[in-house]
Amino acid sequence: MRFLFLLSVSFFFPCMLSAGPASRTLKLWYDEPASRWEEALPLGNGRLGVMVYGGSGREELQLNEETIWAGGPHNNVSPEALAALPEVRRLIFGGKYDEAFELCDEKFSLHASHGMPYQTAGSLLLDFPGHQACSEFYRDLNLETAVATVRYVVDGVRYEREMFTSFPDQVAVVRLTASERRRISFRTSFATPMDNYRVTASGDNRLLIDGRTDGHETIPGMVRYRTVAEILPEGGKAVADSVGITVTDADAVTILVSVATNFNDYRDISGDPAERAESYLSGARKKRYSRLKADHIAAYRPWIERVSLDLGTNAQADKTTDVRVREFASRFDPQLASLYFQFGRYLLICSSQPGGQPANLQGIWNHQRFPAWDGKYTININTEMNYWPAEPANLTELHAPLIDMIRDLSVTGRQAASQMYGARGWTVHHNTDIWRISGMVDTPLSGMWPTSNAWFCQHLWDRYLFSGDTAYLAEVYPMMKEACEFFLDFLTEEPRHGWLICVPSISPENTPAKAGIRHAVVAGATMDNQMVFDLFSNTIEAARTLGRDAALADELRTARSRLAPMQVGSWGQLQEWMEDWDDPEDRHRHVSHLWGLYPGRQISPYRTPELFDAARISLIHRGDASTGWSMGWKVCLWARFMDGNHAYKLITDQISPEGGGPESGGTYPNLFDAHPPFQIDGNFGCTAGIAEMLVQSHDGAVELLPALPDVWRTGRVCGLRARGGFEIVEMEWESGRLRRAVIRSSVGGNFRLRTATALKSCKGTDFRVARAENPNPLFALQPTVPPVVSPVAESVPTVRPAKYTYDMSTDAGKEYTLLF
Ligand code: FUC
Repeated sequence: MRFLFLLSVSFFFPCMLSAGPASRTLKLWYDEPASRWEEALPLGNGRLGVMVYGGSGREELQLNEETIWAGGPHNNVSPEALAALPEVRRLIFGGKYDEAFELCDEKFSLHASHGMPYQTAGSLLLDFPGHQACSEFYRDLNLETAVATVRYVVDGVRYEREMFTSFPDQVAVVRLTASERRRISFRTSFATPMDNYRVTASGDNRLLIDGRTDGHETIPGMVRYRTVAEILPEGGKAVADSVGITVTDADAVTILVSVATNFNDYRDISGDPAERAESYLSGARKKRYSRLKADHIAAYRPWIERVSLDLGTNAQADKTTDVRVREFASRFDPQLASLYFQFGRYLLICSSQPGGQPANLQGIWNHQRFPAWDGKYTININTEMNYWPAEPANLTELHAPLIDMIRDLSVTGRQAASQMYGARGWTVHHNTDIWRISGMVDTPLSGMWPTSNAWFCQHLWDRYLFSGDTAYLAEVYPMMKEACEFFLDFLTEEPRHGWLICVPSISPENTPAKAGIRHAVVAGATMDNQMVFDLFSNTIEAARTLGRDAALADELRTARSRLAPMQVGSWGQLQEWMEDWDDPEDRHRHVSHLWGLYPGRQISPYRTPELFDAARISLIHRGDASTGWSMGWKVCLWARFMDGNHAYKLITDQISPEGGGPESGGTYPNLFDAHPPFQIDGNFGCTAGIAEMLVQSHDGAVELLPALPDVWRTGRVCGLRARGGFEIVEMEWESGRLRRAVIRSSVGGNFRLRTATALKSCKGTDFRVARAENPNPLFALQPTVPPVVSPVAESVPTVRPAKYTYDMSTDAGKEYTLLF
């Protein structure tokens, strides 16, 4: 009853966070301090990250700055690869995969370095004597304000701590208050697992940390950083000794923390960290605490408020967040799903601001000197997944740091293309770091993969489809064109069918072991074929849109027509490799051959039903539970299969405590995704998947509620974006049926709607049943290629519900209300 009442109330309010019931619970909250890092709460302003432990006796603020990476400017391109390439190809075409693997390992990797780790800035510690035992403990992270709060009572005095990382002022801010005067006493000190640093406490209430990052795998550590914690007590006194500052009997205290480095860009580390840290501080010091907080919230709030999601709420929402995670699978908790969705958006806002670095494997949050996988950019899925929510979840500006990194890689990647493959253009392998390395990293099982350029270019193009902004397209087009040039030179004719394929190639990190292949450096893995097809198709379309490069487009069309097609194998599956090597028992976390379904758009229930069914069979066999990011991807995939219930099952698997094993992912008490260990990609993948369940726009139309699970019977979402420059300003559904939607067009053009519910009216425009192909160029489809189907394949066709499709003309800047 309560659930229905609250939902019906929310329908009458405009789309603002403060309106719906979800707003009152857009918080992560706990009744105990964090006892480990994965229980601490993340704050960030894109550049600066803080993990707040929230202890009463000791506060630990674990600090990060996004440019504190080991090593210094360098690249890792092997000079021996090119000479070995013909032999590698000969071995692969001769079926000598083990030998090809060994040769790649020996010649394609530089061995000297495999990318640099992202490192911590250490922790600021605040020790409050006598506060260990307290009552009424409460801590939270408010996603409406990006402020963390801790409250408790000791000896009848109520203490409160507020913390945030200011977006406009670029410092972390801590405010300590108490219900009685002269009750705040504590000691500030610093701790870190890093080497090469010096702490100085000075009489002007400042703690200074000067450090240098580690050298790693032959590359000397060259990032210098300075942290300044400035203590501003009101009343009482502050005394500095050699390593800390002690405050006694203050009424209130503000602490400003500034961190800066010498990093300017991947080639230039000539900045002055002390001067930078000082300039942030001197700006912040001029403001009172209340002004710092108000300015921070004013800068942050518009980001989070762009989207609201109300799936209803119930008594679970009254429990602490850690308990809700534990109970999610057994007790229906729709508000936790919407909180998790907004938390994903929050993490992107806090880890990827324009002008900064893209979110790395842990966003910006890392407490270790040598984090797992170096916390690098793993670009055979993880980094791309970080940006899946950027467009649909209405955070397009936050895509910019990734696009800037792609621009850098299109420069450093020229060395990899020419030196390793004798090719024009640019490419990168499966890892990069802040130095934008482009060579091969790790063993060939993961590293022998010069195809991430194609995946990156999909982001460049997709951002255009969401905006229709041709000036932006003109800016990014050269990167797409030069990635195509790489493949025009790199693709090789496969002897049996004459198909053009990538060789050497891998299906990231998987091996067709059942087929007797121990080392999977092969020819023409399906994912590579799909990504090159996507790149060529998008570049042809981009060249047409910009009126450029007609000859190149023709060349790409010819090459595209010769690419290896997708194949349906002997058990009805979409083949992962060019040969039918797939094992129906294979549960590998990567589902690379389904790239063409998501994030790609070559597999469609409407246009390629055979492939759609085959891909579904593959995913059913691959299973559900896996690493965190793998489950996030599967939410997106099941949404594209239009199976909301299966997508919801994956959300349930993901929002459950991690299972301890290396492939048993889940969610930590602070809602961080567990690979395990923590990787932020799973948060972003699942966030994108939830958006994908509600709105899709990749297949020639905007489809509303394509994959609604039965449990989300009634709900409302505001602010999701679709390709074509459309925003779903509001959308409401009841009893599983779409009721009302308001669409805003930013660039005009035909709005093609696809839905399971018939449209009754649309104020402001005529609508008609759609007939021919969508005339809106932002919905232009990629050509379909008939698959090669194995004669013994038995597929189980998907049941495809009837859909209505309508067309309506729209004008730029106008809103349209659709009633169903
Ligand atoms: C890829 C994945 C692993 C992990 C690593 C960071 O190599 O296969 O599961 O996520 O990236």
